[in-house]
Amino acid sequence: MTKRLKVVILGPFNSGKTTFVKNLSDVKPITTDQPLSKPVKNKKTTTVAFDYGRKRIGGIIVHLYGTPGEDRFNFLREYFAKNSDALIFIVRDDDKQALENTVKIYREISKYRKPHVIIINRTGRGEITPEQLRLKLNLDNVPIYSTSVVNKGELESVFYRIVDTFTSIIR
Ligand SMILES: Nc1nc2c(ncn2[C@@H]2O[C@H](COP(=O)(O)OP(=O)(O)OP(=O)(O)O)[C@@H](O)[C@H]2O)c(=O)[nH]1
Ligand SMILES: [Mg+2]
Repeated sequence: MTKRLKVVILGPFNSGKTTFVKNLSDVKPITTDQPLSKPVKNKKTTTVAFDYGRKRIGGIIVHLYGTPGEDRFNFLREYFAKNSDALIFIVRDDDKQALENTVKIYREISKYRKPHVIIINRTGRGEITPEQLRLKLNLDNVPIYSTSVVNKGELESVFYRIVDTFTSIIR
């Protein structure tokens, strides 16, 4: 029988959530990006509702829901996290300024006690290490993975390992 797994992707503004969903989905992803009023380098749009993608792994269909990173959408993040099976937090390794927001979102969502992992989105300009993140978020044995979300091959293999972790916890 086919199993379903609802995975919600969380993280601060510009961490790579939409790119993650787009680059993993087997079906044409649904995105809700709209122009930023103040575009930043290489970033002209932001998610205003949610991204949707789907990935089959053997007998499991993983539904992927990417959330918005902007502060004003915290109620949407809460809704999705609460109704998920598991969570993936994405943090860019070159964005130290986003760390405080990462902590805020991580704390916001922790109350739902969902199985979760962290992905460090490697950019090649990175400074943030897994050890720093573990300290910052006060993580004990939460797995931290490292990949570039624009490298589809690497992303897929990391995602398979993550889904393995989730399925062993959940069912
Ligand atoms: N080098 C490279 N950068 C990319 C590519 N695709 C996306 N990016 C960059 O990766 C960053 C993350 O973009 P998103 O995936 O939209 O980030 P997000 O977490 O969904 O952002 P919000 O929804 O605004 O919170 C942006 O700066 C993009 O320009 C790519 O194919 N190559
Ligand atoms: Mg997005």
